[in-house]
Amino acid sequence: MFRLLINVLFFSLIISSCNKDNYDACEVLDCGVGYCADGRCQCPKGFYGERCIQNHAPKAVLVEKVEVIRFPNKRVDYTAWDSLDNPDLHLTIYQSFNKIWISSTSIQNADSSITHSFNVSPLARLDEMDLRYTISLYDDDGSKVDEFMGGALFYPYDEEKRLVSTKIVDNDGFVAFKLYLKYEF
Ligand SMILES: [Ca+2]
Ligand SMILES: [Ca+2]
Repeated sequence: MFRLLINVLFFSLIISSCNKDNYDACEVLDCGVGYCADGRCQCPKGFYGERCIQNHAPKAVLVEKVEVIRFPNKRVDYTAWDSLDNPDLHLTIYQSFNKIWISSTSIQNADSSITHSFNVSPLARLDEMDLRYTISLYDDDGSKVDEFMGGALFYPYDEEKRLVSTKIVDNDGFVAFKLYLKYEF
């Protein structure tokens, strides 16, 4: 009797696994940045592999937004950036001495206790993957020469060779930034 019961259990297991013929492989396949169709991952441009985990190196990295996440509220000698009020933030991205992007506006009388954000339009295009870029922050003093507040260096394509959508640029200096990125292949 016991053996019969085992046999019944065994065959019912086989039958239930045969029923998996119309099971959808997409239900258990994690395609990450892609999507699943007919049991296989379809990867967006720039990505490849069974689960779209690997990526190609981009032709260019595009910056669509920069957030200033840290800046000094005083000069190094502890005097105020402006005699009557706070500094007026202005940004430039350089590759060596070439200006790749300059912010078209300044953020007036910025409070250093909060994050300030610059939309980059048209997008800044960084196309030298092996070179370092610099983001520099200035206090816009109108007709006078802008005061340099600090800068940070970064490689546009992540050291881990991944296509991150945001990147923190922080060299432990006076300033730090968060970049919002897109990629061109
Ligand atoms: Ca000033
Ligand atoms: Ca000011």
